[in-house]
Amino acid sequence: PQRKYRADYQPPAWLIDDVELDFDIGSAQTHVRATHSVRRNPEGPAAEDWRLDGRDMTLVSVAIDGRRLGESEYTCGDSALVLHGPPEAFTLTVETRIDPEHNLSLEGLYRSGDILCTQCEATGFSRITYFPDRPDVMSRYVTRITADAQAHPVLLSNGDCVETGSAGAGRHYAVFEDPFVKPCYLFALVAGDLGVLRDSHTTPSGRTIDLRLYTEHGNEDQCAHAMASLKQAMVWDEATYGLEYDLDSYAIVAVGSFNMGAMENKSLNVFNTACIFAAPETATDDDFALVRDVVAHEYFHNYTGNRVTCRDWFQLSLKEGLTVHREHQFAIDQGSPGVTRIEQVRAIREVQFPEDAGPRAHPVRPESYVEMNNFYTITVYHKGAELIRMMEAMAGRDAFIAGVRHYLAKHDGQAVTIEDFVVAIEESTGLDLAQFRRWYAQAGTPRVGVQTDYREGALALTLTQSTPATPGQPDKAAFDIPVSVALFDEAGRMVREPEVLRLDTAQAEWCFDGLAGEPTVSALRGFTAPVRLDHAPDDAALARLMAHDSDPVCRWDAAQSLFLKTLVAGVAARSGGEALPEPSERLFEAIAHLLSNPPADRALLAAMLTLPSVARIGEEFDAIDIHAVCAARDHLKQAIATRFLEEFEALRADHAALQAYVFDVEEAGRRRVFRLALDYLAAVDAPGLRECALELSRTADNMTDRMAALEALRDLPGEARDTALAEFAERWADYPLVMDKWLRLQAGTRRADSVEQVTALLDDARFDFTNPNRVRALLGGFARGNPAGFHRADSGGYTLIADQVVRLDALNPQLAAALAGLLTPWRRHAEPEASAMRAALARVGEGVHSDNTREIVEAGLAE
Ligand code: HT7
Ligand code: ZN
Repeated sequence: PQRKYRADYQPPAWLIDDVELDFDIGSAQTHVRATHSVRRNPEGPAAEDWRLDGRDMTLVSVAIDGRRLGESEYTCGDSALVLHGPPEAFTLTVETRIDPEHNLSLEGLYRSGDILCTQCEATGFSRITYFPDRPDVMSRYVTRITADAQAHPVLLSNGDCVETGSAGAGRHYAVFEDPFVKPCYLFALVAGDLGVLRDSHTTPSGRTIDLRLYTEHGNEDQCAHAMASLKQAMVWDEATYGLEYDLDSYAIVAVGSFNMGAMENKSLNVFNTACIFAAPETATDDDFALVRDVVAHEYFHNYTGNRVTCRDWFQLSLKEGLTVHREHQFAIDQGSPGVTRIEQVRAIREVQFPEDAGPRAHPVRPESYVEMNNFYTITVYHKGAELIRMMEAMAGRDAFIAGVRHYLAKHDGQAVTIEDFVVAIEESTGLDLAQFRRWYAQAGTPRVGVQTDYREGALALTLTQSTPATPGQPDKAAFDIPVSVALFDEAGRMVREPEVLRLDTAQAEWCFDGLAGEPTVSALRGFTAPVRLDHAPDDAALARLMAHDSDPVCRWDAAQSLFLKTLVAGVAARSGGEALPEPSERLFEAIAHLLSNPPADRALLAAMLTLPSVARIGEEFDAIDIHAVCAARDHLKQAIATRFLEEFEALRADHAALQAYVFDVEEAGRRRVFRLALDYLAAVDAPGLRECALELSRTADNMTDRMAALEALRDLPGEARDTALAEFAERWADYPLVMDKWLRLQAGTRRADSVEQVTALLDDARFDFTNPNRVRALLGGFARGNPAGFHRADSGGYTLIADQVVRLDALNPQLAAALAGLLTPWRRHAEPEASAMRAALARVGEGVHSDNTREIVEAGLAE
């Protein structure tokens, strides 16, 4: 496998201005005739030969200006077609045959159920025809599709449909023209027998956009929320960024077999059904929020990604970091801003920080890769979004938005770099981002230390920074880190308004004087930078912040810190073979105060009372003793449940009186508190809980409450659990996405035989190894959601995952590589888990062949 380096970038030698694609879809194979107007790139290298990427297809013919080429004029290999000495400008015609029926990689043209669809990002287009499969070749596309009229009554591609008709012998055709230049990764084609939900949106300038959402027949009633979300996103982008949609129609197609969440193909998004379907009976509040945010994200790409795209794949964060940031702004504007931000922070801390501290740490703009699909990471997406958020904070919202508009206007129709974006923001806002650019180049999470020295009304606040070495980057230069700080007095009153301190050296000091007494420091308010904060207020100060801080993130974080103190002590005791310590009275008092003075936002109450996850607790240790972490967490949960049994009973009863389901901030917050109460009650197997949960699993009018009931029952002994799971499976047998919840519930079970349960489910008729959603639910649900089972002492959990990665690698390398990644953080664990996990990773290495999985394994095993 060839490693590609960012530093080796060269512009394309030839450009393609116009692409005409003619798809003749047969019952087995598909014939593709591609006609391109090609010209030499005046800014490209003076190459003699021209290499077009292509794999897994049969070349039928190749012609230049209508003349079929002889064998000496080209070479066709496993991954490319090379034209020897083509002219300076010419028309190229390439005919290929492809086999969507047997394409289980889910890249290029493939079949999902009865729908034929494409996935071209990052390099799937070269499974359709020979083409320079790189985003800096931008062309106008005309696409003609011919197919059987009965099997595929709906034919779709990018742009406007300009012609349809009969093709004889029961076949029909449609022609599409996309007036905007685009890279080939945004090409899409869909053919199938689809139901459609239609709507329209009128833009501020008075244009009416035709909106269509296609799914397999019978699912139309699951699509109303996605359609409403699309309209919300359009209105938000118009009002916030002044961006109006630029074509007359916008279509989304939902398919059941999809490697990721969704794809932003120009005017024809293709979505995983999991990111479209949402009805109260079948989807939880979290699913509703996910659908809303993914629909918005893909819509926002129309400008940030499609109109202005990436020059090369090293620049992926140019479109993804910026679009995730826009999605985050949108989500925050939909209500419950505090808890929405807390969820964003949790993703960074619990998933991105570990990635940035492990063998696969890479800068937001990576320097090299073997397989691009391995770089659709939380670092590129979410850390990338945090970098954009920092720029917004430095510029102020209005100036930042003006900066993005300047960037879009300056580079419309171009394929550009992260550097081009940063320059555009500097030009528009006047910011100096010279040092800030290091965030894109250096991997690793900076540690920011906070020290205070209070004397006679003055507080000296010292901030320090250091960043640990990451693979290939032993030494780090100082980052430019915005740290928002406010001060509170003993009574919890704010005595210094929030101020953003810029830490751009290894150490700096600020002085706050005129204080009446020693203040409590509230730092990194709103999580102004993706850093670890070494700040250790005492318990009294944490309780004060928990009760009074006006920033929900800091309030929540103070609660987390208080919990973490007990948990860290518990892990240490357990690892040392001692009894688990009881929580302090101070902790109970803080919880009591919170329960009797709850925040107006119920979801914030639930977030503050939720214990840090196993992943978050693990972050406190150099070598994680995972079983001690689980034991300490269980113990603390039981101690809190025992102390506040009555209060949790009351919260449960309070919810029982609710009316019909509505997805809004208020009601979702109430359901979240209810779920939390059930979780605590289940921790002590509270009297009557099993009966109540079983009853609720039968009668709830919505999936959120039903799942809360099943999660509460899942780890309890007795018949109620098995009865509830069996009834659930029977009732929802025809809803694959609901059956994913059933798989995930069992994969996460805390029973000693969870490995055997998951193994048995692999052969269950309700599981399908070729479908990524099923695989993610069962195997991902196990490896991520069941730490006790995954890390089981006999290594059964590791072996199970390793064997399934090897099996999956032959079908769907992209998914296999993602699953293999779960074995790579072995160095973070204590013995004997570390060695056993490493051995499982080595076992994967011996059995897999794809570049995707090999790259992950090699990084994971590198010294
Ligand atoms: N731009 C997309 C990323 C993507 C993808 C989506 C589906 C299947 C395979 C894929 N490879 C890359 C999704 C997004 O970030 O919006
Ligand atoms: Zn995206």
